[in-house]
Amino acid sequence: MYEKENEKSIGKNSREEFRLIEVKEDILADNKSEAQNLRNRLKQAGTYLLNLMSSPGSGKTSLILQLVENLRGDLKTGVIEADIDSSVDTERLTGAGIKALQLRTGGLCHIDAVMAARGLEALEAELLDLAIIENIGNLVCPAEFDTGAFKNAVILSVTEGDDKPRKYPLVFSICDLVLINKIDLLDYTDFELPRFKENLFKVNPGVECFEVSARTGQGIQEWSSWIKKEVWDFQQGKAQ
Ligand SMILES: Nc1nc2c(ncn2[C@@H]2O[C@H](COP(=O)(O)OP(=O)(O)OP(=O)(O)O)[C@@H](O)[C@H]2O)c(=O)[nH]1
Ligand SMILES: [Mg+2]
Repeated sequence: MYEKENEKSIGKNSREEFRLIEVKEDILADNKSEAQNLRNRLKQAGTYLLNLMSSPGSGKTSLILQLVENLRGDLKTGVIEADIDSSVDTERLTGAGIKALQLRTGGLCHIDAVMAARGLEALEAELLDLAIIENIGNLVCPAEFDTGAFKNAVILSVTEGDDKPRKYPLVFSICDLVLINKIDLLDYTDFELPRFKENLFKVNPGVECFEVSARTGQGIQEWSSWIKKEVWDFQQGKAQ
């Protein structure tokens, strides 16, 4: 997997020479091709894959619960829950009658395309219209690994601050949708929507945004409609 020509650099310290091998590019390239293979298989099965990323506690599971409830009767949906070392969220989802599967990474802070493929197989995703990945809660590692999803969404809650696109530009630049969650708490924070959008559009001009609340249900209908259109266009071969 790691080609000789990637042994690019020869380091030197005061005592002896040493070889330095850049592995990150190879790992990401391998993952990209696994992700593309997965997307091809999902296209054939007609299953749309959405990857959700956010920091811990911004409301991923709560929003998934609301969304899937809203999609009932329209889309057959299943969820892959990725966590370092727990099944708490899967218990929440299955307890609400939602088809869900737990991926435990045992310490890894992201999931990659191979892990996603294993999860989708176990979830029998080929029978679903929509599969959602709740990625591990952080704004750094998940952004680097293509999961094979057709679209990536980032959730940011207003309690986290409107400067986050400046601090974590990668995740905000690779996403197709931003959900501004806990909008019910806006008046209790110093979060300013215009300032957030200004920061966001600097790294991802014009990216679609929805203001939502898993607590009050605000914006869930709009997000559900966005997803239904995505899935139906995808299944009719109009998108991607
Ligand atoms: N007020 C308010 N609270 C919310 C909202 N969404 C989620 N919460 C609360 O925020 C906390 C975290 O929500 P989760 O849905 O568990 O967040 P998560 O992103 O799945 O967390 P991890 O899986 O641990 O990364 C819970 O106590 C929720 O009840 C919202 O829109 N408004
Ligand atoms: Mg969660």
